[in-house]
Amino acid sequence: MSTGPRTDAPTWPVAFAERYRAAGHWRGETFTGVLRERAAAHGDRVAVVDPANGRRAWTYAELDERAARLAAGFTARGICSGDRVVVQLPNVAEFVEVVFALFRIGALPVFALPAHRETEIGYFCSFTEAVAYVIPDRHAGFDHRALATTVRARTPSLKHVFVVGEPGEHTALSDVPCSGDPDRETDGPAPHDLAFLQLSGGTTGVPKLIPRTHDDYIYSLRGSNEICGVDEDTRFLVVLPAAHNFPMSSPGWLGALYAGGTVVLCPRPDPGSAFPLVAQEHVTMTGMVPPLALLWTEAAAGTAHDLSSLELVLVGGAKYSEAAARRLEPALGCRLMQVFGMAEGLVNYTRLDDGHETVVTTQGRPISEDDEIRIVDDAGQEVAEGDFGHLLTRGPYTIRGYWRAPEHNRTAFTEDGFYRTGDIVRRTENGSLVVEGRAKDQINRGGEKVAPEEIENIILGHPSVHDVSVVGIADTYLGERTLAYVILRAGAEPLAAVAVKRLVRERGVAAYKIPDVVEFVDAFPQTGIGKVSKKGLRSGAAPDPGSATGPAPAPAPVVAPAPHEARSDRH
Ligand code: AMP
Ligand code: DBH
Repeated sequence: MSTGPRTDAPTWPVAFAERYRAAGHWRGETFTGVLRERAAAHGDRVAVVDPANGRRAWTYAELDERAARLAAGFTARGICSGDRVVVQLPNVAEFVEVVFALFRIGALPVFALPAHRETEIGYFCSFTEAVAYVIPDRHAGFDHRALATTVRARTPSLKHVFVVGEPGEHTALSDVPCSGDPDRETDGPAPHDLAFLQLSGGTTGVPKLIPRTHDDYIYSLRGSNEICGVDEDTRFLVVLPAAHNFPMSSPGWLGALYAGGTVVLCPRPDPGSAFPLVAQEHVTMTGMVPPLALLWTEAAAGTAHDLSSLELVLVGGAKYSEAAARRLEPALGCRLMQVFGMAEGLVNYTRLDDGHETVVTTQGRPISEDDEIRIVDDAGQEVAEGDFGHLLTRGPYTIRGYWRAPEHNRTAFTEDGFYRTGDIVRRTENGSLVVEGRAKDQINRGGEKVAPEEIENIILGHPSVHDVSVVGIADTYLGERTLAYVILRAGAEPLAAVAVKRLVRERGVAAYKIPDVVEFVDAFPQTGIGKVSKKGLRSGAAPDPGSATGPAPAPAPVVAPAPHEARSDRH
């Protein structure tokens, strides 16, 4: 049995919780209640469409019924309130079913990405003491069952592996549901209870887990829906992995379900897969990262598919260049909204009634009038209006601490509860935020976040390696890609760049973390006090060879060195 959420994760002080309730932000809803209400109000409306393997469409009544039966099956197998369950599913209907079943019994989904491999999954399972792991049989050419076997063998808490598809030695998810509603036996989660653990892109050797409650997350959905105009007629296409916070909640598939709309799951994000679905399913809204928005913009000109149902495309997760932003609306024939969000909470949107210049040049403003924003210098003092600085935030859907991470929380949050986003922003005259760069030691590879320390630790494990520094360099398409500078030990066998990449791949991490470029150097650039300077490494990086998409955005400026950069003793 788990320790309670109160000890696992810092929560809002009582005075703040009361304020957020009094303001009507937290309305005492839970995901289970929301689905049940929607099923009662309009049970025959389609909730989820899964176009792969023969089109499946579940109504709200069916989804609610399926979630109830699966929850009963999970309960019968001993999964209880507070238990953690690592969910690693691609964009398939079962994803939605599993998540609502876990919500129903108060077990916490831990949202792994389909790209995660042995290192990440092993960590999530052991760190959260997960009791179950839910996988597809194969996805994108990878057999998840073999990975599950390995992880299960070394994770004592892990009692169940549930497989969508052919189970192999594990349990087929389709064998789990049974009749009987577990809600009759338990009270179900309360609105202030944790609903799930999201992942942070992170800056450290291991990803941090983000504890979100029903109340706070549902508030962010309601706010997002209002801003984006999501209602029962919305047909939302999930093109990014459904487990990611952006397609889940901004406004995402959970926002669409909250509004009584329809969620269409897209198995692959490329225009060749997505455009036919937009046409067939009359998709009205979707969200994507900037590199994908570029692809869609370019492909739209020559497509035979009818994209005229599209009303709004949200772009975020990484900085969207102004030049690319200007091209989206004419190419796709719909509105653009920029979104700058984070799984820790705060989400900013440009607004439908913003002027065009604001939409193409800013990353919007917060959802809530109770989102508190501070823009401060390195010493923590507020900067002059319009100047750039570190973005700190606190509010009704921004966490007060990571899950089981008291040490890290001491530096990631201020004493008065503001989250240090690590982003460098400025505020324009009309109150919109512009992301200018970041101070955190993280690479944003087209929206996929890479913590250099995690990759450095793997490369440092090679006997020929004396030291390594992984940095982001400008890339026209991705915004940034990863470069590993490697210093070999004196007299060590020479090492090929491909061997370094292979080392990272064989460690079993998500493919997007494998360095794009490896360079061997004799020394890193030094700062005045003799520490490794990532800023120096970035500015010394070779320029991107370029492509047809216009000038590359500058690499993110490092305003303040992250603590990690102060290491000088790794030998
Ligand atoms: P995570 O904390 O892993 O959810 O990642 C959130 C981070 O992604 C933010 O703190 C930003 O660094 C980055 N990000 C998200 N949206 C944008 C955007 N529209 N422009 C620039 N950076 C973004
Ligand atoms: O990058 C993100 O994490 C992100 C981007 C846009 C996010 O979590 C969100 C919107 O909700």
